[in-house]
Amino acid sequence: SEPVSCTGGRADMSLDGLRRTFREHVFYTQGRFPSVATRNDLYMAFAYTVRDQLLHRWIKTVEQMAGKDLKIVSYLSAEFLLGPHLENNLINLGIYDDVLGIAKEEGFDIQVIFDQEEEPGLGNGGLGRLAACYLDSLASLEVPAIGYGIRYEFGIFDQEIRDGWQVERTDQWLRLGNPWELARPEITCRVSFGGRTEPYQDDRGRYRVRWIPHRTVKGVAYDTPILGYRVNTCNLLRLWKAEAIESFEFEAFNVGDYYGAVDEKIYSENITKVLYPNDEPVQGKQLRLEQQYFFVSCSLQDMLRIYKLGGGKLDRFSRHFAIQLNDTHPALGVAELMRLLVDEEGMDWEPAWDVTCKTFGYTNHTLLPEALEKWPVELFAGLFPRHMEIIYEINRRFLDEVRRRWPGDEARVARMSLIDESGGRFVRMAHLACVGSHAINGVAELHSRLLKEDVLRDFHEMTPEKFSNKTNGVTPRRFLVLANPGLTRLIEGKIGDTWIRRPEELRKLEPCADDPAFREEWRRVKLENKKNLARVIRERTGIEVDPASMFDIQVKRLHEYKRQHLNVLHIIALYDRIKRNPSYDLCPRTFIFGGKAAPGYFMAKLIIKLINSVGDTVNRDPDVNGRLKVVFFPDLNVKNAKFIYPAADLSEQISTAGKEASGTGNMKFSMNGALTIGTLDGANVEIREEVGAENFFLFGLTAEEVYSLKRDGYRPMEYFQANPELQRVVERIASGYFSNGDRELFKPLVDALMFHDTFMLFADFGSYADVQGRVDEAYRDREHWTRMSILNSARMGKFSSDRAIREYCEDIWKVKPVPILLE
Ligand code: 8GP
Repeated sequence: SEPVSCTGGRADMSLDGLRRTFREHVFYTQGRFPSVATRNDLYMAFAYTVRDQLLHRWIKTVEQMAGKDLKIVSYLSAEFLLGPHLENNLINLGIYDDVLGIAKEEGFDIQVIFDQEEEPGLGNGGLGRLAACYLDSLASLEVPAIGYGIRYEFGIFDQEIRDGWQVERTDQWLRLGNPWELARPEITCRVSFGGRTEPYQDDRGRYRVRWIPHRTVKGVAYDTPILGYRVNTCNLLRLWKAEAIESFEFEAFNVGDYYGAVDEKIYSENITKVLYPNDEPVQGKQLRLEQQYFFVSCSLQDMLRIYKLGGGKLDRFSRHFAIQLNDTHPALGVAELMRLLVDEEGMDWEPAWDVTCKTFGYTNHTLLPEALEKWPVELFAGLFPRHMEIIYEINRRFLDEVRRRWPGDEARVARMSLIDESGGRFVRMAHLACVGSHAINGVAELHSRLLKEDVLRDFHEMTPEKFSNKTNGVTPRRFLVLANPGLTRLIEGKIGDTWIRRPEELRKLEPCADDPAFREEWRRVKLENKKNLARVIRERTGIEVDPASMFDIQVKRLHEYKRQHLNVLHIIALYDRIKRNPSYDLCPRTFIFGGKAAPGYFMAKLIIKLINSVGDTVNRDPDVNGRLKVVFFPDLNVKNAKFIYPAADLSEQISTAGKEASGTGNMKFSMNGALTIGTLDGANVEIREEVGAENFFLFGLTAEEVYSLKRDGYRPMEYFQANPELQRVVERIASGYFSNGDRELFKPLVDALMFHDTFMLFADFGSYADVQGRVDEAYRDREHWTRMSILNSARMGKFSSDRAIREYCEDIWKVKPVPILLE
């Protein structure tokens, strides 16, 4: 067919065109004239102006892909932590300055407009943000891709700090409308739950099974265009919302039962109401399992629908779709694709299984054994009677194979089974994902190695060829160009802007580290960024911080393994030194924390309280005299993070070795010129390799040492008794020094450390405090520090999500870019 013409009109990206489109949207979309337009009207009009540009490219993308023999990546993720769209799209379109100009002409401050955008917080942290970075890179590399997920009505809660405690508030991101999405009421899927199964013979006399479900809901597609950086590829993020099926249809179920019908509606809509705010799996919650199945089933039905439009034969499905499972949340997809192919499409088991395994890849994101998802068989079979049968059949065939390879090794069979029977019966989602995928990967070198040696050892022994590493990356567009315009300009002045697409070219900056004038400029930019953060901190917390002090920052989800409390122990040690010796020579430091705690994670919330309590005491103590400040930055999200990464001097990456799969905040900091103090954990190992050991502050036990110490019986008390400073620190907390004499408040924390110390803070405390001493010294030599800072940025190219996505494309997905032309 003829290419669709959408040139001129709203596709006009000239200054005049943009201005005209903007004014039209104020009028015809928002229904306002300029003098009464609210801030939100202006934001919406800008957003629609930009969206018009995206839609133009989106249509071109779809048009030029249709009918081509290409392969599409389908990224299945329960979370996408996108962050605000407007600024990012302006950068990717290359019209940032134009829009700034228009705003000025029309007489308003564009920052106020940017600030109006509510970010879609549809994720908890690392895993969800990684999915968003990968969407950016897929589009920027011109790879055809669809992100599939859930349109949560309420995303991650907003965090407030009251009296030092975290208080959760509902996130109302859709309250004023979402200009970035298009509702597709005509793209719907039916998803069923419960009921029973029944055997029958099909017209060819074959044994078949039919599922007679108990209830059915409808999934409606909501599409968000995802534009690449300075390319015309505009991919699709398709999020599913649950609704009740049409009312006339449920009369069949509830004859004349109006109230029953309304209940049904509420019940159905509940499925996509709210994101579970945990960064570990929610064990045993039916609604969570329903969410997973709901979005996976909708997405697979949608892919099959799209595939059939092209007239493809089902046994060739895997040549046209590569599906990536972002952790095990979508792992049910393995059983669902089998059900769709066998029960709905009438394929035989073996070819269907072949298609399934060739289609799926699985990324693991955690080493914590307690974080491996498993579902009680009873719950699972109740909701998905047919999938349970399919999983048993997958398992039967799989365990036969295990027994053939390792005759008589029943212990191995029990370990590898898809069903955990070691006390209660559970479906092991990671095992389902491993068996049903042709590729399995970890997210950093160390993590991938530990997966092979430990968590997924048996699977690695059986199919080593499935395993690989794909070290995480982050998008330099959002985390450098957008977050740090000052540094971007400075870098561009030296090496141009090609590094934004090819960050390896940042290496060209290395010689500038030896240029005193450049170092001076580098420091000036950092200072501006710190002033900016200081202003935001003042606005949000009332605390005054000194931009001349060292900004030492730890922002990430609150978790004991991430050891924010190790950082606090060190702060108390410094405070204790000042109290014992008022003239103690300390380079002034501002400690900044940020991050949310799962609402039910008592210890994490108590750590937030401790940070704030220590802050209250230290910040007010005249003896400290400006040498120490402690701030808890409330409500860390993508929007706020942009003030934080560019302002850091020191990045805290201090997890117990062997616990953090990769980390991605570590990359965002270092890209922005912060030096890292960290353990040999996750991607820290590779960051240190890239930037050079001399530009990285390493401390602590290695993963191997952590394992052997645990194996031989770790006794925290021994470390405690050997370190008088540690004793004084713990004593200050235990005595109620930071809690108005209340000795009970922090007792759970103190006891956990003294008697268990699962994450080995005491074992690492000495080494951490020593290396912090070296940080203090290094910061005094500002020229040398700046050198190290420049080298950190210059050597971070590897950690661009573009590199990561290229590896996935080549090794796992076997997909190629498809350049899109505008005309
Ligand atoms: C995180 C890992 O903890 C982090 O090390 C890694 O960088 C990140 O994934 C991206 O690979 N894992 C999660 O965020 C996670 O498991 N979240 C669950 C709540 C879904």
